[in-house]
Amino acid sequence: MPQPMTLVIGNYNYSSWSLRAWITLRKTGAGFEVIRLPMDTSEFHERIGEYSPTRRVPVLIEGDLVIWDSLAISEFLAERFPMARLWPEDVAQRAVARSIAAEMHSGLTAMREEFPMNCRARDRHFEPSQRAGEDLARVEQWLQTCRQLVPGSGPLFGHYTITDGMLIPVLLRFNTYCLAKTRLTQEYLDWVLRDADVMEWMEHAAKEIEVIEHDER
Ligand SMILES: N[C@@H](CCC(=O)N[C@@H](CS)C(=O)NCC(=O)O)C(=O)O
Repeated sequence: MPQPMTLVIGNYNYSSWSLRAWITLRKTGAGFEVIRLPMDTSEFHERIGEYSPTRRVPVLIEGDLVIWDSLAISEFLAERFPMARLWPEDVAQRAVARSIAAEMHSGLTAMREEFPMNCRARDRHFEPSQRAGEDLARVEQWLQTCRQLVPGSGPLFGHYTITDGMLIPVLLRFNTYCLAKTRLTQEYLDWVLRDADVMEWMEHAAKEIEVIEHDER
């Protein structure tokens, strides 16, 4: 019998890895509690050790089980909630979906550093460095690859998958920093911004009062 789940997250406004775990958990339809620890505060540093062996968020707790990484949490949820279809059913599509999720999880570091997720912020314009520009182009290539496999403009594989969860925080950066260059990207961004769970996350972000200076460029 599954036990109640608790997700420990950082700031709604800034914590992109928290959003990835949170939104995939929402898509399972399961109930869960949220513990929010505002990052870069003494509260975070005092309390995070109670939950996370890496002192990072997100962390999913189910009874004695502690899962301390967004991709591991997502994979756990895919196994725990098969009816949520968190990966594509087709084996080839699933392999591509996993490749993109893994590449996102382990890479795109220049884009992540230069364009921090900042859900509230709008109309920020910065020229990307060459490396960040390559990361941004990579995102657009992923979208092209997915749309060739499964035509559409909403979720990448026809229904929500973990790959969408991995990309949603990137698309929110496209929104903040006006980075969408192609029609495919703009259409996908439009879908992201209309998603009810994304809207709920953004509402939480809008209500937060903490400001993390190094994420406000
Ligand atoms: N690979 C980890 C990355 C987690 C991560 O870097 N989390 C950031 C917030 S988005 C964090 O906890 N930062 C707080 C700190 O480093 O003090 C995952 O996928 O969950």
